[in-house]
Amino acid sequence: MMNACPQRTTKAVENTWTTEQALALFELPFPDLIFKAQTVHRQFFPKATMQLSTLLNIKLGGCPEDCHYCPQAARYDTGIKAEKLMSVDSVREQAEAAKEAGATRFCMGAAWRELKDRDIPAISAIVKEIKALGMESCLTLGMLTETQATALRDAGLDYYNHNIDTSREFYDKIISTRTFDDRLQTLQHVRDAGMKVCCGGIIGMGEAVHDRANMLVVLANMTPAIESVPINHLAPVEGTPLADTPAMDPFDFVRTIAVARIMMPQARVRLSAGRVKMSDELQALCFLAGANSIFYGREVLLTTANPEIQRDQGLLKRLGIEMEGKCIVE
Ligand code: SAM
Ligand code: DTB
Ligand code: SF4
Repeated sequence: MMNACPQRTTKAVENTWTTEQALALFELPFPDLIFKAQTVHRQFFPKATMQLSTLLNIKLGGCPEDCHYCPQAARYDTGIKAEKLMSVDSVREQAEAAKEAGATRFCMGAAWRELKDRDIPAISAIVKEIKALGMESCLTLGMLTETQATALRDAGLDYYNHNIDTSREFYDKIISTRTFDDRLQTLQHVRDAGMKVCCGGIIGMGEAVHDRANMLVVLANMTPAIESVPINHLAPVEGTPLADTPAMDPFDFVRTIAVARIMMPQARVRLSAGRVKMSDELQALCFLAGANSIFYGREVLLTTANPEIQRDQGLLKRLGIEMEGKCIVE
């Protein structure tokens, strides 16, 4: 099929990355790593564009899982009260505002361990409204069965987000209520159903460089290659076990973005959580390293802060980075 998206080129992508190769990238001098990331980036994305996704929490709090970073886990005292699933009308209003502000993808998250079959009709109705607005749709609802993935695909869902969060080796220090393999299984169901995969992780949870490398190896070796890779900087939240995690060196965060770009040249790499605390200059470094997608258009992500629209628009304008128009083919 013809590639109708002017910012994209179709090139073969490697999926045989090893830990050693990934670590070798992390060990490069910072300028060499950024040069390499820029070189790869421009081959796949010749034009400087930013993909804009708006994120909405459609089901707040009360989650039974124990993800140590998460303010929505019921077991942690974070001051968040559980709410019911949002109505289709309220979600549509938010999506209309997002479209008006220039976002092309509407992403919705629910604080669930897994999707329940009883919620599929309501979720499908929401997806259909987003599609009717001409926006791309993305959901993150926890684990999915094969049948549920097919139901979401049938509703018209474009992307499903499900993160591996960290390396297989570090995973048990962060989550005990579901396994790394559970996550891979949901991702396989998403792929088998024919939807696009959005999958990434969190940096700054106390993991070592080899954990970052191993997380990226798992992501980069997924076949077919994943389309969307959110790299979240831990947003430490009072009351969660990771609240007092020591801050990481911001350059190591930029390095992770650069290595993700080199290993997954085809993907939109999203500078995800934690952006609000970054200076404009640090964000610009992340964009130079290869991040070309952001959460934009709302001042909250799921529960934590996100930059306001004017700040983001101003930053993109100052850097001469265009907001991405909707592509016909990805
Ligand atoms: N409950 C569903 C699940 O976990 O699959 C969907 C929502 S969950 C909040 C989506 C992702 O948000 C998590 O996998 C994690 O990567 C990210 N996230 C959650 N809390 C975060 C935090 N405090 N800082 C950075 N990323 C976070
Ligand atoms: C992803 O990788 N990051 C988003 C989205 N997928 C759902 C969530 C970030 C959440 C940050 C913490 C919060 O706002 O509660
Ligand atoms: Fe629940 Fe998702 Fe938070 Fe884990 S990350 S506690 S599954 S809402």
